[in-house]
Amino acid sequence: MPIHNADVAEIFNRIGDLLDIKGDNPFRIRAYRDGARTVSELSRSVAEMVEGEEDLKALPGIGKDLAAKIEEIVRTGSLSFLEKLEEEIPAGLVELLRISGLGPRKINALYTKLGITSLAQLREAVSRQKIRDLEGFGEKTEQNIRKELDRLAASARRIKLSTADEIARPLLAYLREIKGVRLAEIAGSYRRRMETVGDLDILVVHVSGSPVMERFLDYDDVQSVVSHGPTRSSVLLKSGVQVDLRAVGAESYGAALLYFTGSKAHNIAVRRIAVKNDLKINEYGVFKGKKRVAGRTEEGVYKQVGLPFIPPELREDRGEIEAAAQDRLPNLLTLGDIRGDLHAHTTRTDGHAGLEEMALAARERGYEYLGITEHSRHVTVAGGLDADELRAHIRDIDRLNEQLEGIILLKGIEVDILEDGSLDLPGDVLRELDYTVCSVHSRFNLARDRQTARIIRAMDNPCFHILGHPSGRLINERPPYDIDMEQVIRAAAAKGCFMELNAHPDRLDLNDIHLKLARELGVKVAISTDAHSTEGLNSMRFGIWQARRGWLEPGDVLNTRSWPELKKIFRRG
Ligand code: DGT
Ligand code: CA
Ligand code: CA
Ligand code: ZN
Repeated sequence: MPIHNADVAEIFNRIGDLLDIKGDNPFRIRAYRDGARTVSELSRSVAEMVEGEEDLKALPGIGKDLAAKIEEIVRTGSLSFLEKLEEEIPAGLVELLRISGLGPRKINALYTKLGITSLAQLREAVSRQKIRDLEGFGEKTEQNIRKELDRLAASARRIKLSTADEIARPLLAYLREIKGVRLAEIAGSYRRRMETVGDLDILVVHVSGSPVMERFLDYDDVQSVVSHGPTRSSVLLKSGVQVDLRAVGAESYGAALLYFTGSKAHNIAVRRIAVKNDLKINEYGVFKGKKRVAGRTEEGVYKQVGLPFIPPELREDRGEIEAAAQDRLPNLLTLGDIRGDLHAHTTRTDGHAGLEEMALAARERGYEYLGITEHSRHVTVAGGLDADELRAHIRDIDRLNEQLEGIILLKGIEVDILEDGSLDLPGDVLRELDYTVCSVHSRFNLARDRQTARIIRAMDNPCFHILGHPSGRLINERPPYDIDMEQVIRAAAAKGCFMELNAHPDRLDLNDIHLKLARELGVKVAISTDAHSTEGLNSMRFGIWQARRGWLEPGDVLNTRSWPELKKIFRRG
C-alpha cells in the first residue's frame, strides 16, 4: 500500500487532537498541526521523497522529529507513537473538542468522572442533568453544552458555495438598503470563495442612530436570534445557516475586512510580518505604538506591511504572501476573459434545450463558441450516442452553423472512459470531431492504482483532449474516486492533454489545490459548465471563482482563446 500525503496529514492531525486532550505542550501540538498542513498541501509525494532519500527537513515546518515520523509512516505504513496515544485515549473524546467552551481539561474530567467518550453520551448526560454537579462545571456550563450540541447538529454540514451565494446576495442587498448604512460586505470563507461555507460573516459601517442591528434581526429569513448587541449580533436563518453581523468604525473597516475575511492562516502570516516591522495589527487597524497608521482600507493595511493588495481567493497562506512580497502575484482570471464554453448537452441526449436554443443562449452571454458534448453510448440512461448517431449529430451541427451568426457550435463529445481505459467510441468517428471531453461515469470504486492507470491509459488515445470532471466528486454527496490526481496531472502534462474545471456548483472539479498544481505543471484547463439547459450556462462564474482560488491566469485556461487558436492547441503534441 503506497502512502499518500493525505495519510500522513491525517495521522499528524490525529496526534494533535490526542495531545490536546492529554493537555500536552501547545507548541508541540502546533508543530503536528503545521506539519499536517505542510504535507497535505505539498504538490509532491513525501513517500517518493523518502524513497529518493531527500531531506524532508527542507520542508517548511518539518523538523528532525517530524521527518523521522514521516519516514516511519512511509516505511511501515503506521506510526508507533500514534498507536501508543490511541491506547491511552478513547477515540470518541476527540469529537468533544468540537464543543466550544469544552477545553481538553474539561473533556478529561467528563471522561474520568462520568465515563463520557462520545457526543451521544454527552447529550445523554446533559439531558439527565448530570453535568451541573461536576466540580468546575455548574448549571450554566451544562446549558451552554446543550446549546453547542444543538448547534453542531444543525450545522453538521457546510453549505455549498452556490447555496451560500443564494442566501448572501439578497441579505447583503437588504442590509445596504437600510438607512444610515454606508458600507456592507460579506467576509469569511464566502469572500474567499471556498467551495463550502460554514457561516456568513458580515461587516457594516453605519452612521450613528442607524437601525441596522434591529433590522438585521427582523430579516424575513431569520429563524432565531443567537445573540444580539450594539456592535455584534448573530442569527440562525431558516436554512440553518448562521450569520454574524459586526458593526465597525469607518477608520477600522479595512482592517476588520481583512481580519474577518481570513483565512486564519493568512492573518497569522500577515501579522508575523507586521511584528517584524515593529507594528501591531488587529481588526481595528495597524498601529505604530499607540498611533493608528492604517485601517480604513485593506490596501492601506497591506501597504503598511509592505505588500500589494492580495485578492481574497488567494488568502490561504499557500504562497501568496511570498508571491506578493516579490511582486509576482498571478494576474487572476475574470469572467470577462472567457470566450466560450466547452461542455454542454442538448435534448439530443439528456439536456433540456435544443441545439439552436443553446447556441443563442451562449451568444447572449457574449461567447464566440459553444462546444456541444453529448454523452456516448455507454451512458444508456442518458441516451448516449453510438457512432452512427454521432455522425448524424455532427451533420445537424454543420447545417445549423451555416445559419447561425455571431456564434459557432463546436463538435465535441463527452465520451466515456471504459474500465480498461479505452474510449467508448471508435477513433474514426472521434477524429471527425473538433475535440473530445473524456469522462469516467462507471466503476467509481476501482482500487487507486487501477483507477489511476485507467485514466492515464485513456490519455494515450490520440483522440483524447480534456479529462472531464476529473475526480468525480459531488460536493457533500459523493467523495472523489480513489485516484492519484498528481500522477494524472503529470501524465496530462507529458502527453499534451487537458484538465476540465467542471463549473457545475455541485462539482467544482478540479479543486483549488489540483488547479494550482496543473498550472505549475503547465497543463491548461478548460472551465466548462456541463450545462444541461440554457440556465446551466450561468454556472461559469462558480468556475471562475474556483479557478481564481487555483491561481489561474487567462493564459492557463483553454476557453479564453479564440476558436482558431484553440483549434491549433487541440492538435496534440
Ligand atoms: P467557515 O465559516 O468555517 O467557512 O470559515 P471562515 O474562514 O469564514 O471562518 P470563521 O467564520 O470562523 O471566521 C471568519 C474569519 O475570522 C476567519 O477566516 C479568520 C478570522 N478569524 C477567526 N478566528 C480567528 C483567530 O482566532 N485568529 C485569527 N487571526 N483570525 C481569526
Ligand atoms: Ca465564516
Ligand atoms: Ca463566523
Ligand atoms: Zn459527465
